[in-house]
Amino acid sequence: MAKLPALECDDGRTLYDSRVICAYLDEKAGNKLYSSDAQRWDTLTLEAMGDGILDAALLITYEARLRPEGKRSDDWTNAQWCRIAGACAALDTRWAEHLMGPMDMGQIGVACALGYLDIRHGTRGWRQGNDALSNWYATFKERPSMKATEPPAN
Ligand SMILES: N[C@@H](CCC(=O)N[C@@H](CS)C(=O)NCC(=O)O)C(=O)O
Repeated sequence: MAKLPALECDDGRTLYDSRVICAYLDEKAGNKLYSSDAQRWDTLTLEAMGDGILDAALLITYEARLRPEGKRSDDWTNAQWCRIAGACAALDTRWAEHLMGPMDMGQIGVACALGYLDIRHGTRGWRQGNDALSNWYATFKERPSMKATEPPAN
């Protein structure tokens, strides 16, 4: 697929797509981040939302960086941002309780997506009108694991 990330396993297999890799690593670590009850579907949906935010944000990045200037579309870029803004609004309201609950892979996926928004699209202001989400992320990003894996800004 010519995409990152990919994980080369000890047995020679290569796994790709973040969600596949996360599920694999979680199983190796004792199945802690996806519950086995009904909550599981919320965790997976939240994880998909983080992934969706990242996909849309990446498309905006590519449009600005890779497409020749005269061929770029503001409408198309704005449509991608609308997806992100809609997801952030849903996270701020309907998902706030889940985000504040026990740690799961959905929370990690969302936090990674918000971190990417800060690095690449900080001026668009995803925090505006999303106080609960903003406060949650401010605490989450201070976790040692988040600090240890923070990508350098460039
Ligand atoms: N949903 C996929 C997205 C993977 C993805 O788009 N990765 C980007 C880098 S962050 C990539 O490899 N882009 C190269 C390309 O699209 O040509 C995942 O989470 O693994």
